Amino acid sequence: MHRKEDARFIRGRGNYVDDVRLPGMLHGAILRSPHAHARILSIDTSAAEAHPKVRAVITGQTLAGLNLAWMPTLSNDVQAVLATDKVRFQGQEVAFVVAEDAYSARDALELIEVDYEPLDAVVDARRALDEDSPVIRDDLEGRTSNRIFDWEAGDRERTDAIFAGAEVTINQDMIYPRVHPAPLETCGAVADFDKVTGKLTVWCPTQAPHAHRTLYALVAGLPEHKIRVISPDIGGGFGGKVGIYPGYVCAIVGSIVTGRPVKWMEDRSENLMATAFARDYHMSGEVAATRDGVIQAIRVKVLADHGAFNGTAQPTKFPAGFFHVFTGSYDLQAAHCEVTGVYTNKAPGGVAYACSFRVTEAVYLVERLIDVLAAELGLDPAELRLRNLLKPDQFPYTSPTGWEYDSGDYIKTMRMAMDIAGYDKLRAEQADKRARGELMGIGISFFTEAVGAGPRKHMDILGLGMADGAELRVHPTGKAVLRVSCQSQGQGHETTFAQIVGHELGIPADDVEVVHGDTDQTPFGLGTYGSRSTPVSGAATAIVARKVRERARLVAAAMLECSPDDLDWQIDESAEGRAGSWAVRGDPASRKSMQEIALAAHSALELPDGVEGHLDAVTVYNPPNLTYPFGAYICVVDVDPGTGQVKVRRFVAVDDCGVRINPMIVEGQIHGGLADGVGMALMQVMAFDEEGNHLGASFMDYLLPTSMECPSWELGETVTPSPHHPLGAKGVGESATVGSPPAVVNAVVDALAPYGIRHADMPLTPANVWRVIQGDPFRT
Ligand code: MCN
Ligand code: CUN
Repeated sequence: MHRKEDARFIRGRGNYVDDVRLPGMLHGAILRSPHAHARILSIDTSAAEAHPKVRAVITGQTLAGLNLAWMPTLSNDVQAVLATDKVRFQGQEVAFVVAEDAYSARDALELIEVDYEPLDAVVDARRALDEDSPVIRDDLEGRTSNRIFDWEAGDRERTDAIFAGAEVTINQDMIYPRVHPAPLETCGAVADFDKVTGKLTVWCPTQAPHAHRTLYALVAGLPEHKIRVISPDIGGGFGGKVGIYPGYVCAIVGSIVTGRPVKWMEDRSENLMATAFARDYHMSGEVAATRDGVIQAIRVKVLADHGAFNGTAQPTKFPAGFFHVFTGSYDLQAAHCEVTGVYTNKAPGGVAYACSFRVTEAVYLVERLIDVLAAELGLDPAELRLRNLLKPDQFPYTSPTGWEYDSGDYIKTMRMAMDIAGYDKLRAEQADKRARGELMGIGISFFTEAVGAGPRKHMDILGLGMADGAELRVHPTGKAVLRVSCQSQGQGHETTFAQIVGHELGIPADDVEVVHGDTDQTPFGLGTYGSRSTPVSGAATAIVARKVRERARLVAAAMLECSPDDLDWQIDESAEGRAGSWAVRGDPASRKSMQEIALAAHSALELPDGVEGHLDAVTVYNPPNLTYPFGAYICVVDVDPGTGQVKVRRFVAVDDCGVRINPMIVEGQIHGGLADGVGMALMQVMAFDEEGNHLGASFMDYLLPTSMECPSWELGETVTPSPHHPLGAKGVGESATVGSPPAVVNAVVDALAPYGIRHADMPLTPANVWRVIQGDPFRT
């Protein structure tokens, strides 16, 4: 089925936050810090206030008077809305101007005089804990260092014991550089506070409208029904639109202060400098194995750079997200990791860019380590993986760090990828080329993800459990409206969720409207990230539709004058759309279609006692477990030894996300993620100079892949249903972004093997590859 939403998108008729225009609307702009770390001595706003078009100038002092200078983050830290004492990263929000038009607001920013006393900046996470390092968060009581947390998972003693007795051990340090999701649409908000009704309406591109509303309610002390969060069409979120940004709060305060609606839209540089970054993990991994290639244990130490405020979005219990799924797809005896989080003078964030809560970092780590081990043992990396992948009869499988993988048939998927790639032929071609001095590389990655957060008893965000509601109304004519809390940013929920309802009710998906992105119109739920929509809201949708179907059975029984137990659900696949009906067992011609039942449910038909009529239903779905999609990726590259240029020649991706609701959308998700992976592996990095100046604040400096850098993707598919999801579906929205970077890096390192190279850090730009070839291993 084609995407319903494309009808408006391809006509330029989408409705994004910047398309929202209200009568009397004012415009805001943010003054940002030029320094990475500096004390604020004074702020003079008088000249800006005197600007004829300016209606308000808001500083940290203004906000402090309202108790809003600081706001809670999703990781139980606080973040400055507008700086009062110090600025802690370049681009941090310092003042907010509200004016009659956007240009005047920007002009007035230049009239604000801020007197800064520059301080030494902490730019490199590896220096953050040094004795002489300046303490960034002196606002936090009793804080004497830049350490945020120490966290561990797994069994240290057992892991150490295996390492002590291992035949072979390898270790490798690696960096997953700081990158940025860089969605097409930047962030912004329109806030409208109505003084008469006391109702606040906020339009902003949020991935989690209900979570935003509850946070506003808690911070502002307003009841939830006085706050309406509307998330219109979103031009890409990729995790960067989960949190609440200072600009949103400023727009709200601006509207309260001026009594008029206020719009704030950031530009590209602001987006790249100040909104949620991703990764920035400094990892050190070790593997213990037998000489014939049986992997026994993995030990990891991580230094996690969280920037100036700990604003990572992830289930509260897990400060490193789901990083401890780093044992990957392999049958290990033990594993242990330690993660230390530190503050630096960089923008906050950390969990974004299709990361599945840090599964990206985990998969990169283990898949790089496996290749280093293969090189050490002189084994083919495909062969080493095949020897160690979990076997189908091991599922459900409990990993050494405590995850319960729901289902998998890894070897089948791996073999399919090797078949599509023609693996043996590729190796033969590589040998020929090497003999001629040409550099060709073949890289493999096998990943397992943990998506669909999550079971309420294990997972919450700021105390909010991660269950999702769904409401389904069926009109008398058999058309339906589904209301869900998840929020599409391009994933096509209006199509796939309609398909789920259509499938369950036996009506055409075109007859189902999906309402989302408006807290006044939808049931509570935690939103779209961590590829949780299909696993959680999708399950809620299937279940609420099944409830409706069961109500329909009672009505059908009254219509057919039989017992509900004598009815069978049948689908006529040949009918126009999908015709579902309740039919009398043994007499399939006596049946009532969903449309007939819907009309009867709203009619004068006599219904038995206890049957209420109508077909509407609601549900709340609390997932029993996460879903564990997986896949095998093979990348083929050619490297120019003279220039260091990497060309991705082929990319084979076999994904298993259980049952696919819309195969076209799933393939689109995979295409996008594979392009992400090529981008991160070869060109993307948020770089800073020693003073903390941001070196990637435009698309001239922060590079995104284009179709020129991407090959024609070769996809394959296996289907291992999730045993606990009502449709057998697993999430897929982040799979390819998670799985592809290690395949590309493994391919480049494989190409460079003749130089004795075992590792090189991303991004593998021509300059970096060239330096590695020259024997000057760089650090990003
Ligand atoms: N789907 C399906 N069958 C499955 C699994 C998924 O048909 N077995 C469909 C779903 O119904 C949905 C899409 O594929 O239409 C993605 O579903 P899912 O895996 O549940 O992921 P979410 O909808 O929760 O999307 C979130 C995920 C994340 S976390 C990031 S980051 C990301 C991604 O989606 N951001 C995106 N893909 C993106 N795609 C676009 N265009 N824009 C973004 O910002
Ligand atoms: Cu980590 S990016 Mo997605 O979960 O929104």
